[in-house]
Amino acid sequence: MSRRSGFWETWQLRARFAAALSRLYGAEVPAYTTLVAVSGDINRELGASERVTAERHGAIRVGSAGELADAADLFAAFGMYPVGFYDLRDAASPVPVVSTAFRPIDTDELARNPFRVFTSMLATADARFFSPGLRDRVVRFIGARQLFDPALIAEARRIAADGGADNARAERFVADAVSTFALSREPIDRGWHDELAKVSAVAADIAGVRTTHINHLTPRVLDIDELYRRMTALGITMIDAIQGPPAWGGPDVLLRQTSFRALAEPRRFREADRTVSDGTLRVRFGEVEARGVALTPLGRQRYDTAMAAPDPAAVWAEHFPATHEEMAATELAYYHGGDPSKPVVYEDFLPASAAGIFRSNLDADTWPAEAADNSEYSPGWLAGQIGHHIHDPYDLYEKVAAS
Ligand code: OOG
Ligand code: NI
Repeated sequence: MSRRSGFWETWQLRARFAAALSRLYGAEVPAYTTLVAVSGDINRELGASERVTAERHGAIRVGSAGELADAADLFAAFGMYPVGFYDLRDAASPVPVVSTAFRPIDTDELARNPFRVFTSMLATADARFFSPGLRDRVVRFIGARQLFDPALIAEARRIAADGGADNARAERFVADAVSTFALSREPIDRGWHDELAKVSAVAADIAGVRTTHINHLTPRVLDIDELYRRMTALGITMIDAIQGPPAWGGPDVLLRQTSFRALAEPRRFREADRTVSDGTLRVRFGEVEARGVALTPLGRQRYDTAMAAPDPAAVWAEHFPATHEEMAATELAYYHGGDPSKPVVYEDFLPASAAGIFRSNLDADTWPAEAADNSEYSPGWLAGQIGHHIHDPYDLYEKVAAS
């Protein structure tokens, strides 16, 4: 269906939003531009499609369910809906957040532009991380700030209802949405930030400042092992390992990711005597990923078992067949129309990798206290708080495979 030419449909808004965020982040974090260039070279050499080379995911972090509700309304205007629930508090290296990913959910929309944003909410109700006193002060601090301009959210709701917007409005909307995620120059209260950093660097990044920002943007590359070698040869220090399944000769499954260490970025601080000084913070980094076929619940069980082995690479072939034909025949993965030459791409994230990505970029690990977790975070709780259905990834893969 074609509309009049001055009208931007949802997917066009999403493509412009992703491209504009990429320009912003490239200007803020130059090493990201190198990562995109090297990924682009490899993709070209391997004959990747336009979709793969344009593909990105972003990550942002918010402090409360109210802020997450605003993010959900904003992303809905770009045709991005919450999918999946990730609880990173019980990862091997715990992080005090629960997360969802906003992304397109239909085959056509994914094909047009698959931009996704991994969005984490600080788990202030979890007594293992936040004492009652600290929790109250964090909740008050977050309640007093405004991450998202109410006029922007109101416009997002109208655009979502209309399925797009006319040229001039659309351009203003994308620009305003993007500027919400720029790194702020506003001075950071040193004492408050340091106090939160003792709980977790992630808590300080989220609740130690009055704004949000893109934490990273991630291009997709067809050969992540080659990317790792080339970045290392360029003198960029990558984290020790590629997260997710090992490299092997058979079908790539789910998601493999790696990142370079967070870089020291100039930030301003307000000291106890109210003077403002220059300093740095290491929170933002560059990540890259390779995406494989989406696994069925059965395939995912195999994956979890293989990954629990001391050396997953050594046992991989005991858990996964070497061809897409066998994967399809044994119903371990999803294929369009059941055709093994048409794997359904995994569009989501992996909690263990996400926690590893968070952790690799923290200067120090912090561990939760021995208190009981009395919080009620769950997919149902989150959906109620933000007023949007949280899609089950498996339902979506079933539908995409059938279409
Ligand atoms: C999110 C970390 C998780 C991924 O790709 O798994 C993530 C964050 O650092 O805010 O982005
Ligand atoms: Ni990421």
